Amino acid sequence: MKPYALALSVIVAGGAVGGGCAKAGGAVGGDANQPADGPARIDGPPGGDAPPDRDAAVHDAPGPTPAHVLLSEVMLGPSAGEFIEIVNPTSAAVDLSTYFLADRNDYWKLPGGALAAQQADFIVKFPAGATIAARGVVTVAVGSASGFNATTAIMPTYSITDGTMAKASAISLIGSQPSLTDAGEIIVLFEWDGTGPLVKDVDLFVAGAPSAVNGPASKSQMAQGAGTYLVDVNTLPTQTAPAPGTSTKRLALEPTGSEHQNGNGNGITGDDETSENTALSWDGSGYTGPTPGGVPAALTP
Ligand SMILES: [Ca+2]
Ligand SMILES: [Ca+2]
Ligand SMILES: [Ca+2]
Ligand SMILES: [Ca+2]
Repeated sequence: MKPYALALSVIVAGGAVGGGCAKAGGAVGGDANQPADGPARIDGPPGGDAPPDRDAAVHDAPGPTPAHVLLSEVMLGPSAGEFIEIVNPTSAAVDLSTYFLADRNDYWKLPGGALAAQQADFIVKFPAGATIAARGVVTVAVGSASGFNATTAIMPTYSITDGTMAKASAISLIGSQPSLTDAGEIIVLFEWDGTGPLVKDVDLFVAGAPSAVNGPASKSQMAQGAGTYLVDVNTLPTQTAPAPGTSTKRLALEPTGSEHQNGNGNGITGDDETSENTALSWDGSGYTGPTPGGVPAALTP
């Protein structure tokens, strides 16, 4: 129990997660001096508030274009504090009821209907009616909401253990002991309409330095039902694993040029989400305490 108690004290001492003071879409942590509204928008005309221009991403926009929901934070331990955070950098709310989260590399087989639960892993679906507001943030705790709150002083939006995330298929694909392995995990946010033969990647991230079984696996050009996945380059880098009580955080939108965004990928906007150089967009070292529900202003332009 002692390492766990130490991890808790680190979180509290970090002061990054004061009870109830984290503000969705607002500045947190090292961005405390930034205005809550963030910098001027970069993807619209002056005075305009047009929805993100997906074509801009396809046609090599001059800067990052926030075209889809992104993974924004992962804490691999302690167990009660494990969570995945997502952010909507766009100017429109997104319906999450066809979105899924997984920590297993065969998620793309979900439409085939042959997956079985794995003890320590999960594929879960956001519940019917779930949405993420424009420039909003949603947190999904792996453990119970009460345990997560006791660890971080913040309530998660959803809890896998509590069952507030929905089943991914007719059978549950939540293992008997779902957890994020401290050494590292592939984290996948994906979309599936429930009928087509293929899923669409929304964002992929390798947290820490996972073992092969916990890391990425290629779906490149794999046939499934009436569909075949497009080419994945599978170049997501690994990181130094964050110590329990600290989290890894996205600091920037997908940098132009660091992710293949030519419309020929398996992503929801045609990007190849297996190609983002997350060493440029995530922290990767100097990890700090968790900020569930809050993101750097750069993620909500
Ligand atoms: Ca863990
Ligand atoms: Ca992308
Ligand atoms: Ca990405
Ligand atoms: Ca956060």
